[in-house]
Amino acid sequence: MNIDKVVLVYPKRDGKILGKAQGSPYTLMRLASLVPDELPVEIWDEDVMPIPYERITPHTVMGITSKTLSIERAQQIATSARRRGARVVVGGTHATLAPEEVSTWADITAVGEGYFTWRQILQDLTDDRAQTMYVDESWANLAGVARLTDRVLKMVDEKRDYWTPYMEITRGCPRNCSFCTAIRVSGRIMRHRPVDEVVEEIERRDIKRFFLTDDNFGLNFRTDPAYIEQLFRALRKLPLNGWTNQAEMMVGDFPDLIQLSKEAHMDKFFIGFESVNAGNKRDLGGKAKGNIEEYKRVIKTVQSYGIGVVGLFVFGLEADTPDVFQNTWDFCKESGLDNVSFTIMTPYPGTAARAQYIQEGRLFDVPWSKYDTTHVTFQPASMTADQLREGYDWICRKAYSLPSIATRGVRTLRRHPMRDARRKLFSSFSTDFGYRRTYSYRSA
Ligand code: B12
Ligand code: SF4
Repeated sequence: MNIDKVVLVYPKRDGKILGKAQGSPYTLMRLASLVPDELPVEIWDEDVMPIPYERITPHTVMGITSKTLSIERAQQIATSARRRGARVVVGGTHATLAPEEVSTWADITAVGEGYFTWRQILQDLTDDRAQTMYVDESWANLAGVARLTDRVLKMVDEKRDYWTPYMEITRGCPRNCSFCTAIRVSGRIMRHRPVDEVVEEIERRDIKRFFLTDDNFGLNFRTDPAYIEQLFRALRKLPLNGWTNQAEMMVGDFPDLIQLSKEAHMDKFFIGFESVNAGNKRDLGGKAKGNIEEYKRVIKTVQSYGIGVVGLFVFGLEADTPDVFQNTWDFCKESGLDNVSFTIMTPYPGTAARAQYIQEGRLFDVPWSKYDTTHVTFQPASMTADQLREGYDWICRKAYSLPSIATRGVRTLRRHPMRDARRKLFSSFSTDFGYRRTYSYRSA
């Protein structure tokens, strides 16, 4: 095949919010950087632009990244592009979790990581020897992989078009929560990007704040403190306004690293407490124990260093009874969390939870677009589906009402010096309004 251009597509979900899309198309930026220089490459992020179908030719290769909830949209785009003769490659989360399904409508399905397969696919298409499925689950070293190229940095205007730049520093998580899909795409071996590459990327992108894509960055505090220390010492020197990471609560046992993270401009820890219900331990791969006194201690410890804590909770786990909503809300109020994220347990393909629900006849027949963590897609074990739906609605109305958002914003403000007020208010409100928006999808 004679390739005239490679286009990388992010299927739409949110569109623009006050003139900008939520976050930069980081997955596509990394993949576009792997395209050899001699091939023209473009990023079509449907959250910021309509797909220009008229520009697709029989010589176009289209790569689409996939999440479960937008897979139907991905299929529509793929079908239209194929009708125009393009060759369509689909990779990312849903393609990895359900490759048999995706391969019924994509020319090529890429399972696992694309750092090595994507280049191979382009080469094989050029040589007319492409296969229909490529798999990379070797969890290879991340050093030197997909360094963002200058042409990609010119192509994406992160400041003009996006609220939040994303950034990958580590990848993988050795835990095995029954509902987790991220580990299927990122693997269970924790890998690190070299610190000098991280620094170089931040400088070349000229970003002052970012949201880390790493699923369990905080676990490295225990498993590789030397790497974390080296990273924080390097980031300390950069003129950053703040960045966030996802962690589990054991970060509270590492006060020295929390202090260092503050010096490295850490703004917030998003901590997956997941449940205040101690009965849910089995679903959580051993990471949270439902010990709310311990949760409060960790929140206090992190906040005492001037860093915010966002608490992440899932409802509908096996031991959850209807009182879980009131108990969680009481905890949120008492604990002084800066922000809260509530999601409904969602049995994504490829997870142990889904396999169990199928075996027990508990899975509902709903389209993938409802797999957005705001809809009930299965029969819960210890309450009815209506109780789960109504309880979720109740707690979200409480947490994301304007007075609640304002109360948390003011509380956060009080904890920080006045010179940080603007930055802290933006950070607090943007997180809360983001979750409020997510919750609004429940009736879609
Ligand atoms: C950043 C992120 C977001 C950003 C996305 C911004 C953007 N424009 O990309 C925001 C905050 C908007 C977001 C929202 C949501 N997200 Co999200 N998100 C992530 C996160 C943390 C990182 C993804 C990332 O950028 N990784 C870094 C890049 C470099 O790696 P990568 O994406 O894995 O890509 C590699 C491979 O997958 C592969 N690949 C990917 N695409 C393609 C395409 C081709 C052609 C090829 C060859 C290869 C390939 O190659 C890449 C390099 O190896 C992941 C968790 C995770 N760690 O994967 C969750 C994750 C993808 N999100 C998830 C969910 C559930 C959501 C929400 C529904 C949450 C919610 N309740 O609203 C929404 C949905 C919004 C939407 N539009 O779809 C789930 C998806 C589950 C599923 N089965 O689909 C994940 C896996 C988190 C989880 N814990 O389960 N998310
Ligand atoms: S700790 Fe987080 S990333 Fe790790 S398996 Fe559990 S949910 Fe997934």
